[in-house]
Amino acid sequence: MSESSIFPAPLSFAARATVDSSRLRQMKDDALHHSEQFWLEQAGRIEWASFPTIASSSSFEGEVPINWFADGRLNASVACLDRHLAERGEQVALIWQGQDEGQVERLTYRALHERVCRMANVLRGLGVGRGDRVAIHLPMVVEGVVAMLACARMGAVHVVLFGGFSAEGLADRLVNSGAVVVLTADEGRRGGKRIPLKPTMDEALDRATGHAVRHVLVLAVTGIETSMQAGRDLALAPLLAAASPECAPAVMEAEAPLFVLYTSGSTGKPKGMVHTTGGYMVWAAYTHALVFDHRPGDVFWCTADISWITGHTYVVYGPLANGGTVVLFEGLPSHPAPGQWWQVIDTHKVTTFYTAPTAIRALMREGDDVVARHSLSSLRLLGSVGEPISADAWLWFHEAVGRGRCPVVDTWWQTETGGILIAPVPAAVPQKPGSATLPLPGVDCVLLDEKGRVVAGEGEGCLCIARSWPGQARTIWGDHARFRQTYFSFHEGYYFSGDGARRDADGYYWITGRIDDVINVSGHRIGTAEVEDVIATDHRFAECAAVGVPHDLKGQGLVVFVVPRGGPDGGLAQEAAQVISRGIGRYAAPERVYIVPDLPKTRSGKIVRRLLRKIACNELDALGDLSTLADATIVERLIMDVARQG
Ligand code: 6R9
Repeated sequence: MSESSIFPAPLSFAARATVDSSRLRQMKDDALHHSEQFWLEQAGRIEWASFPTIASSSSFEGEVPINWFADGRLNASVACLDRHLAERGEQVALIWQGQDEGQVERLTYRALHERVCRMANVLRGLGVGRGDRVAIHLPMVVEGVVAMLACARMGAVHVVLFGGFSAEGLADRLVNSGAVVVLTADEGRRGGKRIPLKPTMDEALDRATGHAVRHVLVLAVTGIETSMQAGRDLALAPLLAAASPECAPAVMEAEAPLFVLYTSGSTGKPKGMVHTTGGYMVWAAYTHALVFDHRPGDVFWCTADISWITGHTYVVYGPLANGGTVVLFEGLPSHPAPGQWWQVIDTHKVTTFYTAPTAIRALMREGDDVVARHSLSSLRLLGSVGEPISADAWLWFHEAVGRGRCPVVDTWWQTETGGILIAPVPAAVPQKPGSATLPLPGVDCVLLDEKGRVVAGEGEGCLCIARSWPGQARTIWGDHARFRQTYFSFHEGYYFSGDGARRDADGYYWITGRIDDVINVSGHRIGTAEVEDVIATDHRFAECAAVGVPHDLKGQGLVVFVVPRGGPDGGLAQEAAQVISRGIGRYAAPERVYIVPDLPKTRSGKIVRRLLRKIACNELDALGDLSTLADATIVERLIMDVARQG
């Protein structure tokens, strides 16, 4: 794909869009030159109990104080629900589509409000107070969304935990967050499979020394019998039924934490990113309105799991703050048969469909005839998030799914950024397949070279942000020093994203991928250090190195080189893979594990991962300079071992 292929919004789309190019230019100008006023105006997108009078006094230097709308007070559940009751109480807020065709639940704003109030009262009844952490470990069911909003309603901080985490992964996060109550389910459904949730949580709590969990609320999803620990575990349904459907919201400071969400970085332990209430809500509403050109009547389907930041911001907070209708789908793209997602789009008349390149690639493989069998005439806008989307996947999405009629917004952002930072405002910014295009108004992107010098004009560098924006994470839970070190020490005064990017002559950004030791497997962030740490805790293994290699479907795959302590032994590769799945989760299971006698190291003892990556990819002609290795003979042995183990 040449960079000159440009896709302006189709006229039919542009004619009705809310933000055109002159409006966008004005917004950019205001955000730059009248930023206080601009952001206070944007704050008006959501409902406040007391409207802020100051936008921000943040700094990326020193202690990195970040605050937005600091004298404002609000409740996020009120901004998502109560505020709509008068005008659109009977409008559908949430369409839940279960895995089986007949399983559909439509909740109006009024009904969702009631469910949230009941859940909030259940939590209050268990003594959960403002600022307490509540862990949510649920599949894609209505209660997941309800639980998030219920925490928000009573001022508790939700910590949504992915259903794919292993017991150990859960245990670390429960201890780190200090959660006092856990909401889980008996099982989750994933196609024909059942994912045991409660048993994994039980094991996690057994392992989690020093956890603060007093109660585990159990939702019956499949209805299978689960063991309940007397005094600690409670069935959720009877408590909800008995709870009052009214619950006064807690009025929160704008800077009160709304949630903690864990993500992986380049060092071992996952980081609990802390998002606060006012700035995050404004960012969710602002970006959802702008990038998805939200308008009344839209049916918005973001396929992300709610345990991902994308699920937080674009399944729950953004679309609900804007009074939209969201689809929550429990199932997989191709279960029971290929075309399942297209069916969901037709059934529920989805207008806006937001998914990940890994899914797009898998759907593309099913062949064009599968998608061609569906009408998809309700669609007007498509979006992509989570990893770079290749030009061919972008074009397929645009042609086969969007039928050339729907703009495609490639959205770049991170758990840390709270919401989208770089994406086309669809009617105003012509798209180039493979580019996330331009920063949104108020987002000050900068490319820095490895010495920290600003790259001007066309060029490549580390993607950094020079000024605070309302949606950014404020700190790492319990570790502000790590927050400063990770994001603000690359170059003083800049937020460092960990991604590399190129800027073309039109100022468009092309994300090239992580430049730190984080790999992206099907949109899941996995730290290579995280993988290496779990292996290191097993006495059978002396050392290991994890690298990411290109993978057709997953974007990247994990390849691990392991040095056994007691010399090579059959079966060890498989055991190392199991150690990783147990320690992190099945989603981190490596593509390949190589048992090797030693790892390539520099004279100062640093593992040369670049070389391992090349060997794993069989790029043996381009191994580069081996002179820095402490022992260059290791390379030949490694190549032979890898070839032998296949
Ligand atoms: C929202 C989300 C963040 C990392 C990010 C980058 C990659 C996300 C992308 C993209 C290229 C895009 N990423 N969107 N790369 N183009 N449109 O994904 O959050 O799970 O924290 O991952 O994902 O590498 O740094 P998170």
